[in-house]
Amino acid sequence: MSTPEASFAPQPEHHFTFGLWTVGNRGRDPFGFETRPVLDPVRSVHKLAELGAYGVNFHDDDLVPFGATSAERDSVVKGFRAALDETGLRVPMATTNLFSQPVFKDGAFTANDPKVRRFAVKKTFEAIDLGAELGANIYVMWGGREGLECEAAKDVRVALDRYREAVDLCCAYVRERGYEMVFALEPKPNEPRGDMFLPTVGHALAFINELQWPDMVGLNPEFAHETMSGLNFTHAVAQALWHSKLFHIDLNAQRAGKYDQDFRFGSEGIRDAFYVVKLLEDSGWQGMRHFDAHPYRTEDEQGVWDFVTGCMRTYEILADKAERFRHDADIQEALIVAGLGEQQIPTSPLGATSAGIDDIISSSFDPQALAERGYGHERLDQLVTELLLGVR
Ligand code: GLT
Ligand code: MN
Ligand code: MN
Repeated sequence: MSTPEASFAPQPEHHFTFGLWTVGNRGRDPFGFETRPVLDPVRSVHKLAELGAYGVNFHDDDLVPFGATSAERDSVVKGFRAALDETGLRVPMATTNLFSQPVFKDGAFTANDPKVRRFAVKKTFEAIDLGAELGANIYVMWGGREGLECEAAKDVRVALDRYREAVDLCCAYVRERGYEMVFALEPKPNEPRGDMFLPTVGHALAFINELQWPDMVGLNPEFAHETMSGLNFTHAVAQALWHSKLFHIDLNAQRAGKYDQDFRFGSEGIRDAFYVVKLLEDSGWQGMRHFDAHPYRTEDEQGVWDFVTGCMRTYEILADKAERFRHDADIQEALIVAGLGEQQIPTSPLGATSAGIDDIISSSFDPQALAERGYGHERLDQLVTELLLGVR
């Protein structure tokens, strides 16, 4: 992203996207009913385009109500496509709802009942067609009901066999249909299940190695989900990038130790939000900056649009901070003291070879002298804090 204008006005070329389920979230929670009326997807498309977003994503059921006839489906898709054509808004990602309907209460791809699993795979095939029809080339797989409360009821190793089977089937389907589409697994540790399978980015990365077409499958890490696990989201994204497995990203906000809050990006954990933006910008991330968050339950429709603008503006402002970080002379000097440049020097210039081993063995070291070095982290961290607080 180039340096944002002083106004931090979101632009389509910044690739900000929202799910229909995010702006359309009606504020229901486990203790209270909906506080907002249904939002027509066509209206969401118009408003998102007006506010500067690049795209909109959806679950099959967000767009075409569960159980709709094919005539109803075609009519909904026609209206939605007309709104996309009118506004220029894109559909970069699509997904399947495999968690709301009671049929999935024991799981979808990992349900014990093979008929439920086969139904879940068929529903996904149809949702892949819908996504492809509207231009999506990333398909997110969030296993909302893949997990358990009663530990005795499932063998986790067999559940992973079934999970793999379903992902392989979906890859086979995309290949057979000739779609330009890849899959992005979205980990989450718990909620709605007591414990969920593929709970973290690390688990999902390892799982991909066991698939039939590992190149077709990557990650969709979510800020809230890694934070729920007490993990550092920036590190999760960095490792996904390192493996060339960052296919998509869900940005939102979350405090550790709480339920999945899905708050407006940057509303909690501003320091972590900064480092993740900095990472995406430094790495030249070309993909989407997707916000998977919900407006507070207190909001009316105007609050929903304030929430949309807030997510994008905070990203823009943090991208600007990352740019300032790169040009701040004191910070750059502190980075030298911290040894950021030295980090680039290989430990063994001769590689993991016999010569490399001999080179290390024949070197002499003075551990005491090495231990005397100060790394200046207190100064560096304070400089970044002051940058974020807006006083430099
Ligand atoms: C649901 C979930 C999100 C996922 C969505 C995609 S559905 O809103 O809470 O984290 O990204 O399936
Ligand atoms: Mn979430
Ligand atoms: Mn998500």
